[in-house]
Amino acid sequence: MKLDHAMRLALEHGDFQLHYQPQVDLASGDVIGVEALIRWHDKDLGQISPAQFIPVAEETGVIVAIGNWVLTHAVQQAALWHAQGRQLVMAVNVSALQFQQANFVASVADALSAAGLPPDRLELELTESILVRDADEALKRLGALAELGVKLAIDDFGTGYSSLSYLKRFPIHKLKIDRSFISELPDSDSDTAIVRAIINLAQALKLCVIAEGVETELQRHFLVSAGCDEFQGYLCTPALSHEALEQFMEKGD
Ligand code: G
Ligand code: G
Ligand code: MN
Ligand code: NA
Repeated sequence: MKLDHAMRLALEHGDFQLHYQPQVDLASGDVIGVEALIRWHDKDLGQISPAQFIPVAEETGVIVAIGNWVLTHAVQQAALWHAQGRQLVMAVNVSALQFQQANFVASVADALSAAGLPPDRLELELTESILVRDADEALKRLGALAELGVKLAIDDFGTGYSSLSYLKRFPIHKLKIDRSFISELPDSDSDTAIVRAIINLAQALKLCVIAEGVETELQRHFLVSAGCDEFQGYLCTPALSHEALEQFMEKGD
């Protein structure tokens, strides 16, 4: 498969890059974390969106190698920022296949100790599908990750079709409200109800809750009044290269 081969070459040639999208505390306005998002520029194909290549990488299994690359680089960048005294949590997306690798927990521990990053500066973004597939094995792994001190977030929360019982079984720290529920705030009655319900659920379970895809001041305002903790989205900025993010943070200080 052509794209599959191109991804393996891109890994060898160092053609992947990470960009970082800020996560903002709604109460203080401070950037308290970033989500690492992969970017790929191929000299023949041009810019290729992760929405295009990540699904192919998941089908073919290259996602395991890509995921390891992302984890290693994101943790190294976080360690550099930590050494500069920046208080940021690094959020990293984890695919189901990557999570299922027998050495997944060990690879997280290795990345942290190699870079010298305190484990609580790393947050892994998991999808609900990871938790339902083999719940007993997932519970063991999440327990081991929590034991390490790593934070765990549920990505795209509300779009899965698992039962909510996993929220009390698994050591989850954060819910990320999927941006499909945010885009029509505050006009849509169903979306305002759903977002309020997710925030209330998170508060009742003492979980942190972040809204994704926040683009407008009206959306931000709604989220503040509904008691949401954090937001991420174009209202702050799209994902930026590490240099651009550093400049962005200087401006904000
Ligand atoms: O960054 P962008 O908005 O284009 O991302 C598109 C999709 O690709 C999103 O669903 C995002 O979660 C996913 N994605 C981006 N970076 C990574 C990554 O490093 N690993 C995995 N597994 N998915 C990623
Ligand atoms: O699936 P995940 O949440 O990991 O991916 C984040 C995706 O959302 C990326 O493709 C990122 O570029 C995109 N994104 C981030 N902020 C916004 C936003 O404010 N609006 C829209 N439409 N997309 C966003
Ligand atoms: Mn994500
Ligand atoms: Na998401």
